[in-house]
Amino acid sequence: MESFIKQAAQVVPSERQLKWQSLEFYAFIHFTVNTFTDREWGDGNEAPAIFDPTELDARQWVASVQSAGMRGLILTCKHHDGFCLWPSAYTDHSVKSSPWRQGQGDLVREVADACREAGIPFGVYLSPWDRHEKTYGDSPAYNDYFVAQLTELLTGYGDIFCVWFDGACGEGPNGKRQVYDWDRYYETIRRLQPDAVISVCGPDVRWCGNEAGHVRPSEWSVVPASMRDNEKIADKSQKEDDGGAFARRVDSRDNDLGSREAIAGIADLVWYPAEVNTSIRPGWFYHATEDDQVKTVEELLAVYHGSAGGNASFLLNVPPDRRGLVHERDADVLRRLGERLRADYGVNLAEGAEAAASDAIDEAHAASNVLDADPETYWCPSEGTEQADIELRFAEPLTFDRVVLKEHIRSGQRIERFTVSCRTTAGWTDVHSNTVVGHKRICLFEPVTGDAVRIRIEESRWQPTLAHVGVYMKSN
Ligand code: FUL
Repeated sequence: MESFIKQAAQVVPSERQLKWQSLEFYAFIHFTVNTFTDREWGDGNEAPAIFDPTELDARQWVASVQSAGMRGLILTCKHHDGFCLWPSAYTDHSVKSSPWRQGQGDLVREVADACREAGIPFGVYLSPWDRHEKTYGDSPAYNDYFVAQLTELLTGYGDIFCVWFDGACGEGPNGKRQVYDWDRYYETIRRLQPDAVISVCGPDVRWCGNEAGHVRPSEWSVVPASMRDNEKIADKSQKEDDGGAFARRVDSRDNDLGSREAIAGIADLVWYPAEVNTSIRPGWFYHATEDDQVKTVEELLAVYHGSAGGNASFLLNVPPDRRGLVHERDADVLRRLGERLRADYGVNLAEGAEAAASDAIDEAHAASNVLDADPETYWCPSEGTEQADIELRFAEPLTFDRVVLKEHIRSGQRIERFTVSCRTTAGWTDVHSNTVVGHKRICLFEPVTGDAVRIRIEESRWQPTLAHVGVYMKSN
């Protein structure tokens, strides 16, 4: 075997990446002055007086998000317009100058508290691009301002699971170009919230490359280190208000980031897993004109299967309306989506099956480890084995239309190609072939009936692992 493959097999996630990956599906909340001006990007001249949600209820947001099965929430604490949803000590351009809660409100606190109460982690989006702040463009002064705000968010609101950075960068009022001090931002986050992942323009979570919910068929978490560094260089200063559909560096949109061909000869590989971010509506912010364009349960399920079921995570934006509530239509879709997910994945038909494998390195890594939900117990064959089979035998024939596979990613990402087969009355029938597995691969196929299922690992790196194999049948 080529030695670079063995090396690639040994690139592993950090603890914070592992923790983040287990969330799988979580919410983005875009809410600010744009909600009241009906825009996607504010220009920074919005009067705080317009920010006046009359029925704002952060608990309703969290309940709605949770009803869909989302397990975390990231709030736009400051978008490109510079308006702060918390009473920052460093500017008056914030909720404290608005009529909302008579200027006494702190929306970051309300949302962080609602998340804590409901038991889901809370994350922050803080736009480096700030079209209001006068120091923007005067690089050292603005970097101080930005770090001061970051510090407020990272010290005042409990544990933060994610800091989400967009790379937008424009000219300041002084005509000078702002140079972001990313290293200082990262150092601040590591020091104040060591468990938080830094996403998109950051070293921990990679942007999938589009905002439409598309995913690569083979999403690798092990990619060249240059991918990670490129993400800092995003630039949309010359773009129009286009709802975020701007172009970032082309690399993050290339179709193959991690196959053998893509990484051949590259010595510096990193664990940099993908996140898919998209909105439940066409825009990131609420617009009444889009009330009848809320994505359907089927559309969201397709994105879920491609992302959470394709070794990426799914960040779904839900923009509250001018009342400060998740609109009834969005709430309804989210509730029905959650019902579907719970019904389709509620019962693992493979529980109680017998597992057997072509090989296991030792007793502790026997085939039966794939039957439980414990991510730390797993099956693996001997080192240097690139092909291996594992079979689950049922007590009686079952009908199913999906198989869920999970690698033991703490050990690395190994599987490159596999086929799922079912033992029917006609013998072994292949039902699904695919490439990567990683944290989670959901394999969908036409319903099939049989008394055993087999996963044939046809190509892998050094030593494949499987922590879980689940078998399911959709609810309707
Ligand atoms: C983009 C922004 O320009 C959009 O407004 C939105 O916040 C999206 C998530 O990221 O870069």
